[in-house]
Amino acid sequence: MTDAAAVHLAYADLVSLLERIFVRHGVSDHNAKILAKNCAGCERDGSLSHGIFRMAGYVSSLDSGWVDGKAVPEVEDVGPAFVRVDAKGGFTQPAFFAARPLLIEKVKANGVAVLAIRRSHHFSALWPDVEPFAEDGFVALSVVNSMACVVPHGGKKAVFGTNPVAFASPRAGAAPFVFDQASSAIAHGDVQIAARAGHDLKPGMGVDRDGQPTNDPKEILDGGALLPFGGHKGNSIALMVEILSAALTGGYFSGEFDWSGHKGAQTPFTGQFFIVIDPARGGNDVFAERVAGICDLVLEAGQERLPGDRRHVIRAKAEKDGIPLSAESYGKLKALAAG
Ligand code: NDP
Ligand code: PYC
Repeated sequence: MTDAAAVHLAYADLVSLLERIFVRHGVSDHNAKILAKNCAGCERDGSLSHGIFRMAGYVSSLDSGWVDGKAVPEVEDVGPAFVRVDAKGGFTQPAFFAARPLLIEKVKANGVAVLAIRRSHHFSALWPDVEPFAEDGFVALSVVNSMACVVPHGGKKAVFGTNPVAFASPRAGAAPFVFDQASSAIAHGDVQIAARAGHDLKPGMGVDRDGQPTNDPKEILDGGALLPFGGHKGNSIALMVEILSAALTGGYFSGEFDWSGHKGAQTPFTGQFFIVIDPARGGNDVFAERVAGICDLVLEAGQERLPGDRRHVIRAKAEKDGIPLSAESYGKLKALAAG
């Protein structure tokens, strides 16, 4: 944050400003609280591709009528270890919170349970969905598909979304081990940020509208596409995410939904999948210590930091000094809350 006119907001104040924006643009009070905490948490942790930068996109999707901000999800108990939710065209996070208590009950009863969310819009980072499970002592993995903007390895047409995978595990004596990564070479949000800032991307991230490699984020956004990370390996992960998030849940594949009738729509209408495990069932009562042990080995071997460490450093600073916003960003948020 280099802007001299920056403001620093307490997390609670940013939540309440974002909540006002969501409500102003047609989200129910209940859903607005959930979405505002999620988005403010991303900003607080330095997940800037999914923090307040996304608010204009949320508003644009809501105003276009593409997403139902007042949707009331329907939770279905479909097996001893299987929960389904129909998000009814609303955002994923309220559907997730509606199903979470039943999911946890099943994990405790069976040692493992899955949650399949369909007909849902996910427009955020994934770590906020999994990290709290690890804080409560569970291991969690989640995947979500998005909108077709990733060309399969060696392919010519965008089929996959940027399809992230997030994993969280308790770790003794430290914050949970959490990673959260797109299966594309770069998240779409970061391409948008680079385009706005006028920065080129590193080579190997995308192609232009003719399928030729480009480092220009504007060419990627203007008819081009992204590539999976790691060639055929990232490609298979992106495909797995489509299978779990859409085929298994009953949601749409990333290239399947039609938002052309909703000018301004930005939120992908897909599905999300979770596996949550009670590690105590593994019979290892020092599970969290073992996780800490392997993490320590990785650091001792020379990895500069673990995933999640950056967020925790930024979070601690934001909790002390407030969440830094440029005067321009703060002004835009106040304008969205007003109109
Ligand atoms: P990054 O490549 O920035 O980071 C991916 C993971 O690697 C993070 O856990 C990060 O931890 C970790 N990491 C980064 N650098 C290092 C390092 N040097 N050493 C160790 N660990 C490191 O994220 P992506 O660009 O892949 O994704 C960004 C966000 O976009 C994610 O939150 C994702 O959920 C979101 N997204 C959401 C989509 C949706 O449909 N809703 C679609 C695609 C992406 P840390 O956070 O601590 O830096
Ligand atoms: O950053 O790739 C992304 C993304 C897609 C949907 C929400 N975020």
